[in-house]
Order: sequence, then C-alpha cells, then structure tokens
Amino acid sequence: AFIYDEPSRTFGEYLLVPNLTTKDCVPSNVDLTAPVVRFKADPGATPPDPRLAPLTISVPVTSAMMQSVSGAELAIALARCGGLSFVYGSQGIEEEAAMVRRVKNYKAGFVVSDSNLRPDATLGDVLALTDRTGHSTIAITEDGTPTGRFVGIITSRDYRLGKTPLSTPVREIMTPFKSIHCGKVGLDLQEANELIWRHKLNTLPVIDERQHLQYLVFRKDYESHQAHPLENVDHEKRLIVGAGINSRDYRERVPALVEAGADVLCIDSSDGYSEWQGDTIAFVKSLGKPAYVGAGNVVDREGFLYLVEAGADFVKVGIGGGSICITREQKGIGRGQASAVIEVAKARDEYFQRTGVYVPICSDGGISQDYHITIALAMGADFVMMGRYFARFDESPGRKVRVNNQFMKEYWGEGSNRARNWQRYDHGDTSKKKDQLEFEEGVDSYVPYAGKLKDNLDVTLAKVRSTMCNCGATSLRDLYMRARLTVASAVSIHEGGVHDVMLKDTRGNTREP
Ligand code: MZP
Repeated sequence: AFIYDEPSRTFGEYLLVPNLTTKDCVPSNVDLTAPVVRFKADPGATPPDPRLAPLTISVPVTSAMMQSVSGAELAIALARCGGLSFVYGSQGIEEEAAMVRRVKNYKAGFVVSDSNLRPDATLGDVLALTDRTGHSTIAITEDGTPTGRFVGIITSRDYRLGKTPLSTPVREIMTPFKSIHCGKVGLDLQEANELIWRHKLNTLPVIDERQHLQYLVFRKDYESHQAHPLENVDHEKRLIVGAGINSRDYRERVPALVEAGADVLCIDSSDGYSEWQGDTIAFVKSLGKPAYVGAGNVVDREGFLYLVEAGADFVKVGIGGGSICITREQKGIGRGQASAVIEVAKARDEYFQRTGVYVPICSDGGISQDYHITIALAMGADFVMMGRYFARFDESPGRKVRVNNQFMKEYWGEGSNRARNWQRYDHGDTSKKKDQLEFEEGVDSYVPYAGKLKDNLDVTLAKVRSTMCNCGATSLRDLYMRARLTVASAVSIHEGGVHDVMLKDTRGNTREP
C-alpha cells in the first residue's frame, strides 16, 4: 500500500496569519465573484479572472443536493443572495424538473412600498425600490454588476444630490456614497428618469449599497409594481439553479433537467473516481444542447484529473467530512477536508498551466464554523458546498420541530435509510444484485433552527469579507495568492477559545465556558 507521509488534516487545524491591510482593503471593496464552470484563460495569470467563466456566482457558496437542503424554496432564496443551489436528484425525474422550473419561473420578490410610489407616476417614471433592510438608494450599472458602467443613482426620497460623470466606475461612486449614506453624488428621480429615456431602456439592472442585491428598475408601464431580483442570472434575467444527477438514470434525467432550464448539473456521489462518472459526463457532453456538468467527489490529484479529462466542468472535493456522514466509520474511506482541497487545488493549477483550461473546484462538506469557508477559499477552493448550514433555515425542506424546548430543523444524509431509496451510494452499477446487503452511510438528525437564509448568510459573508481584509485581499484570487496559513497545535486551538475565565449570564450567575 502507498502510505502518505502527511497526516490527513481538516480546516479546524489551521489558522490564517494576517497580512498588511491596505486602506482600500475594506469589506465593501471585497469582490466574492467565483467561477462555477471550466473556461480558457492565459495560463500566465494563475489563478485567472473568474469573470472569464461562462457561469459565475457572486458569492462562493452553494447548497448541497440533499433532500433536506435544496428544494425550490431554498434555491430561490440562495440565488437571490448571489449563491447557487443544486436541487436534489434523489427524487423522481419529473419532480426534480418541476423544482428547477419553479426556480426558473420565479418572478418578483420585492414589492414597491406605497411610500415609494409617487401618486403622480406616469409612463416612463422610474420607481425607486426599497429592500427589506430599508436600503432605498440604489446605483444603476449597465449590466447590473458592480464593475459595470455607471448609469445613475436613484433615491426613493426627494434628496437633491450632486451630479457625477457617467463614465465614473461604480466602485468610486459607491464608496463615498456608502459612508455618508445619502451623500453628495448621484441623481435625483427626475435626472434618473431622463437617463432612462436617453438610453431608451425599459428595464435596468441595479445594485444596492452593499453590492449584492440586484433589481430591475422598471417603468410605470412595466407589467406590475414588482421588481425582479437579478442576482445570479446569465441573459434571460432569470435566477440560476443547479440540479443533481446520478450515474444510473442520466439518459432520462439529464434531458429533462436541461429542458426544464437547469443552468448546471452535478453528479451526486460519495466517491466520484469511477468509470460510471466518466460515462455520465460523456453522455451530457454528447447532448445536442450545451450543458455544464460537475462531478465528484474526489480527494486527490488522480481523481481530479480523471474527471477533468472525462470533461467535467467543475470538480467537487471531499469524502467523509459531511456532518451527517458516517462513511469513514463504516468503510474507512475518506480524507481530511483541508488535505484534500490543498492537493486538488494544486492539481487544478498545474492542469491550468499545462492546458490553459481552468476547472473550478468546490470544497464539499465539513464546514462547521463560518471561518472554515474562508480557510477553504484560502486553500484554493473556488466555492464551497454546505448542507448542515442551510438545513437550519426556514427555506429548507425539513420540518421545524420543538425538541427539549428548542426549535430544530430535520437534517438527514443522502446515505441514510430515510433518503436512500435512491442510488447515490452504489455508483450506478446496474449489475448490482437486488439482494446485495445494504448499510447506511449517513444519519437522520436535527440541527438548531436559525431563521431566514438571508439574515444568516449576510453575517457569514460579512465575516468572510472582514477576514479577507485581514489577509490583505479584496478578491478570492488575492486571497488564494496571499493567504498564509499555519497548522495550529492542540494547545493553541484551546488558547483560541474562551479560557481561564468564568462566563456570566444576564443575572450575574457564572458557569464554566
Ligand atoms: P455538511 O455541510 O452537512 O457538513 O456536508 C454536506 C455534504 O455531505 C453534502 O454535500 C454531501 O457531499 C455529503 N453527504 C450528504 N449525505 C451524506 C451521507 O448520508 C453525505 N453520508 O456524506
């Protein structure tokens, strides 16, 4: 047997060591755009600009293709925050296609409040929008991205704002604007209205002050008093969504999902280094319509290269690290998530330098603290996939129940008996005998209920942005290039928690940390 020299390590064993934080390194300048599928670029620029990818996400977070995580409701909520869900494939083909269609057909989340509707609004008026956080002033770029050409700023109130040249990059507009709220740049409604007419635009993509909510501003003659969020849409201005497939019924499932509008597919398996995955990818690539497909999971260089050479558009990394996963206990298969990501990221970079083709990697499973996301990205993951994290929210499909006076949500693994009437764990080997003994690789569990997805994700991403600034990085590329990581000893991990004090509660009682 080959024995690795290094132990198998996971995220919690590492710490980031800060770099110089320059003055432009502030959370509002941090760009979290990540590539989702393979693309060609100049191999001299490693890692390449994620915007060259034909499919990108604005925040590097995806939700696991699990029955207890990624239904249509969660997929809509996550896409609206800039991430991407993979609707679970462990269900009937028609049911899965219907979920994909529900996300693609989703319209309008933000209703313009009465206070924003001028009673005298007429054809061509711009209606400024208020989101749920009360941000009512929005900047418009031509393509709806923070780097797009600035078109104007609209405020829903009657502030008289100064003017700013149209060629100014939107970042420069937003920075002073943010710090002084309704500041000295921008346009009032009347001026914005004139712009709309001059540009002959019916609808406009816009971004908010925090650069991650996007809407269409519409004219009075546009359908209804509703706006379409634009986060993570390609050209038809619809939310993007992924869908899980397996290596068994892909001949029927894939065409149905592509037809339903899935933007990207992903083969769902605990062990992706298999010829069945090669066949599945080949089938997707042989379809008349172009379709993107991710594959996995793998934990080493060989597995990555096998899937990439088979044509995978991205590769998922991680075996046995999922919170509900007992694969390592049952079969002794897997690898510490950090070691796996580090090796696969290196293989991805080498492949890119050799071929000029960049194939993104996704770190899947085992994220139990928010900072693990940043560590995964610093180690080279292009984006992460999480199950437990999302299962806690209102939008996940699991039931909300009360256990021991605490609200919980149900969360069960795809390899648990509860989910496993689908064939995730048998690789699609159709020669398998029906009477073959089965054993569970996942558990059925509860996770503490945490409320709305958006509220939680905002806080998580605020931590990621802030940590990136500590590392002197304003993009995921910077983070990967500049981050310095150290393995923490068991004693220093202890030092990092609360220690040598007694905690006190609101009544002044004390308890051990
Ligand atoms: P986590 O975010 O809960 O730690 O991990 C989610 C990941 O665990 C999923 O994306 C998937 O790769 C993996 N998973 C899902 N079901 C099982 C199982 O039943 C599993 N063993 O390992």
